[in-house]
Amino acid sequence: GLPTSLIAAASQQHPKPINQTFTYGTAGLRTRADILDSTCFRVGLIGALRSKKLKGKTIGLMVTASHNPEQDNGVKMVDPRGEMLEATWEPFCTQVANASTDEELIASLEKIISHFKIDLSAPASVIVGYDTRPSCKQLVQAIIDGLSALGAHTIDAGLKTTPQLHYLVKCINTEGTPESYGEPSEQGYYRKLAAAFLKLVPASSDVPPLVVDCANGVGAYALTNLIKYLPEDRIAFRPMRTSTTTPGALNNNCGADYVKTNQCLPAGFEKENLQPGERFCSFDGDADRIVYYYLTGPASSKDSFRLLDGDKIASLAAGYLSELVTAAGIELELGCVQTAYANGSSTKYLKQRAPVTCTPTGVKHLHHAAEAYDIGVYFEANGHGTVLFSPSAQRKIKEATPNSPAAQTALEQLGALVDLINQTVGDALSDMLLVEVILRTRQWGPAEWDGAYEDLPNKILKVNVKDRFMFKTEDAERRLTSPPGLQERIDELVGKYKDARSFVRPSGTEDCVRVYAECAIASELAPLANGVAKLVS
Ligand code: NG1
Ligand code: ZN
Repeated sequence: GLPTSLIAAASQQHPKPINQTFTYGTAGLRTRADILDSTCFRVGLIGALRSKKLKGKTIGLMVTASHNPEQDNGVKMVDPRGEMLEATWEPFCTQVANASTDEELIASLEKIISHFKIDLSAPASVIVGYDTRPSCKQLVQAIIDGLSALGAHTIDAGLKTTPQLHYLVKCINTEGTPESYGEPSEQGYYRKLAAAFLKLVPASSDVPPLVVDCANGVGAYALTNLIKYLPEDRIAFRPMRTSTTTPGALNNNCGADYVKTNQCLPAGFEKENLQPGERFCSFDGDADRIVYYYLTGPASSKDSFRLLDGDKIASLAAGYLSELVTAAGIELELGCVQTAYANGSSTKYLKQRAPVTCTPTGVKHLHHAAEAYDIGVYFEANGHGTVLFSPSAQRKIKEATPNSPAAQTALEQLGALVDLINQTVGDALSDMLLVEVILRTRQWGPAEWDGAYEDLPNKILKVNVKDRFMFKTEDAERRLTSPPGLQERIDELVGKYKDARSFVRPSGTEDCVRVYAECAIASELAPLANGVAKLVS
């Protein structure tokens, strides 16, 4: 059975704050760092059980609150194939996190053990990574205390981006098998990406450096390291917002979420001598999201700013990949996956070229839907996404006999792309290299890329409500079923604006309801969004 006295003794060191409830949601458990200690200890316990359930396969625990403020933190679990925690475990995690006494804690663990028929004598192995937040060290210690209480083998991966941790988990579990995903080390990660990139881009060119806003987060370390593997004559970078130890700097007035939400440059960029036509991109706080942007005129003018968000990346990737598949002369179905937040223009553009699925918010939904295609391109508008190649697609790419030199080249490029693109989760570094490969191959600047379609003016508002769980949705979150009558009132309002669309859903990561609105005429956007927000509050 469970070592109950050991667990209870360790739990004493990590008391649960009273009157706090935690929810394992789309981003794992995430809240203010100063109330997260007990939760991390308990996630350590659960992590050990999850690994035992999988007969000692290594699972991952990542400590980060991504794009959220520096004083927040969170922890999320990574399954052995590098994917998000299996959804059936989520409510159990929530229960364990909320147990208010040691007896309840033990009982909630027993419930997991009996529900999932876990053999406690099985080994457990867990790898832990964390971002640059000052609270991480202490929270990692709490996790380790939880892991130790159940005797789990613990690997401290240190400072990592979220996608690097996913990579490591997958590598560890496939090491020495025919499905080996790569060398299970941070160097192995850089080597894999760099080798694939160098196969895909032609030698020396006069492309100006890519300006990278690292959000003052862990992406700054990762980028600095990655650069060592990429000769400057193949790709040059100008890293910005790399102050990882300055208190309060993380995600502050910079980073992918800031740029996407405010649809403007990171604060202060206008003083950086940035030129129209140069490529800029921003990572988020754990480097699993990326957005691009560029200027059409002086940085001081807000009208010069042009955003190339996750939808634009999806359209760029889907267009390029489908051409390569055709050139390679193989049969592979390419499909795209978006959420309701995708700009209507992007959906229209993609639908003319490939099947498009819409899923609820949260990467696990998109990832799962993308697995239905041979090549599944999935992106959230906020810049989280990747491209999945199914096992059979990977086999076809490897084993096909090319019928022309051009087909041979296309097959080789597809093969390199399988390695370049992180197959586990959205990855800012990997996505950045993918975009760079495509732009280079097409000899495009950001304006040519942007030319695919024109975004509809759009806005997301946060609305504070008494109880966000009263808001229930259907149709991939595009319609409300509760509170009763509200959807009809939204429909009526939306009907008054040209090419308008709006939906309302409860956030899975913050205590608020989000209102999305888009419409054809820019001056109508504020009245539409504010109007819907008013109906909600
Ligand atoms: P919520 O808080 O459920 O809207 C946000 C993002 C998601 C996803 C998660 C996980 C928006 C509108 N929502 O979810 O896309 O990235 O965080 O971090 O961007
Ligand atoms: Zn993130």
